[in-house]
Amino acid sequence: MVPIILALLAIAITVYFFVFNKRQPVLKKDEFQKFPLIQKTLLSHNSGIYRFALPHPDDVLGLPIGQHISIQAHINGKDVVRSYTPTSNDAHKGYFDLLIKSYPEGNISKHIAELNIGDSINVRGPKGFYEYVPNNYTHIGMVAGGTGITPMFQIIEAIANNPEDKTEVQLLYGNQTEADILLKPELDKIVKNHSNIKVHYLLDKPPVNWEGGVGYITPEILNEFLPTATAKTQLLLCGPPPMTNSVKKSAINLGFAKAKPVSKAGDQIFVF
Ligand SMILES: Cc1cc2nc3c(=O)[nH]c(=O)nc-3n(C[C@H](O)[C@H](O)[C@H](O)COP(=O)(O)OP(=O)(O)OC[C@H]3O[C@@H](n4cnc5c(N)ncnc54)[C@H](O)[C@@H]3O)c2cc1C
Ligand SMILES: *[C@@H]1O[C@H](CO)[C@@H](O)[C@H](O)[C@H]1NC(C)=O
Ligand SMILES: *[C@@H]1O[C@H](CO)[C@@H](O)[C@H](O)[C@H]1NC(C)=O
Ligand SMILES: CC(=O)N[C@H]1CO[C@H](CO)[C@@H](O)[C@@H]1O
Ligand SMILES: CC(=O)N[C@H]1CO[C@H](CO)[C@@H](O)[C@@H]1O
Repeated sequence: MVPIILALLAIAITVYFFVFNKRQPVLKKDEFQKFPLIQKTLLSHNSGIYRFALPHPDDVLGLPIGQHISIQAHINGKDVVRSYTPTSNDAHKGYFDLLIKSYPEGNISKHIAELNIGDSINVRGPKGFYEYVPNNYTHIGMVAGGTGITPMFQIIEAIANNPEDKTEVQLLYGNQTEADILLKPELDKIVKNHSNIKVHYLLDKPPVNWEGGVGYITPEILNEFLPTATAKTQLLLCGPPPMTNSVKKSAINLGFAKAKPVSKAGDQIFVF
């Protein structure tokens, strides 16, 4: 009798947890849902981190590492949709963060910069072909420019938070000025604590006593910093097209497989 009661109790507890505590991923692929802005943190004159609430404090967005969402708004009589990569991942519950650079002439980025706390955005996803699998590659080289840091940061944070993940990461991150470097304190903190993650910053206009690199990402810099191309090395690119196109070309000379016009999961060179 006692074993049966215990078994019934176990089933009841399991059902309780599934029905009342297990939250489903919130994101829907083919339906725009509204999420309210709950916090705005300005990072520079033209960029900030925007935090949006999920319906319940235990909810997760449900975004695979390395993928992005679509944001839609009705602007000047037209439906405009743009892509954004949250800097938070599903280890964060109850909200998601977007790091957005606003362009004065930009449709969605300007729309978001003008939101007040409590205003909502329309979000759909996940989108994208990249799939991050821990330890699938021994080395990942990353080249980012400006807001192109967002997918890289998402992957770096996932590696840093997973003690089982031994992937060696080398990030080359180019910007115009020191003030333009997004997420620098967060990146520096991760680098300090994780010997497998390295970052080399490059600036067009460096301040005095700048210890990082200067100028564009050249073939020489790629040769010096990127991991050696082997079957277990991947190269991720995100930034202005002139930057990603020139890195794609140089990488072939370093032994990486030629990048496809549109990147697919498992490509050795993946452009976000
Ligand atoms: C997969 C993916 C992920 C992305 N993730 C992010 C992210 O996390 N954060 C983020 O801020 N952006 C991200 N972007 C870029 C974003 O999707 C928009 O392109 C950007 O916010 C501009 O959109 P907009 O509607 O404001 O401007 P638009 O209406 O598209 O453009 C208006 C004006 O802005 C200028 N402009 C637009 N984009 C750029 C640019 N990249 N560089 C210089 N000038 C530009 C145009 O020349 C034009 O004058 C991502 C893009 C992709 C494809
Ligand atoms: C984006 O904004 C510009 C002007 O700022 C406008 O010319 C353009 O048509 C807009 N794009 C869309 C898709 O509405
Ligand atoms: C894992 O790596 C192999 C190459 O070693 C590649 O063929 C495969 O597509 C990769 N998988 C993912 C999910 O990246
Ligand atoms: C040195 C370098 O790579 N500078 C880049 C800084 O970021 C801007 C915006 O993405 C790029 O256009 C520059 O090339
Ligand atoms: C790998 C490593 O150095 N991990 C350390 C990161 O920092 C925390 C405390 O902030 C330590 O507990 C870890 O050992």
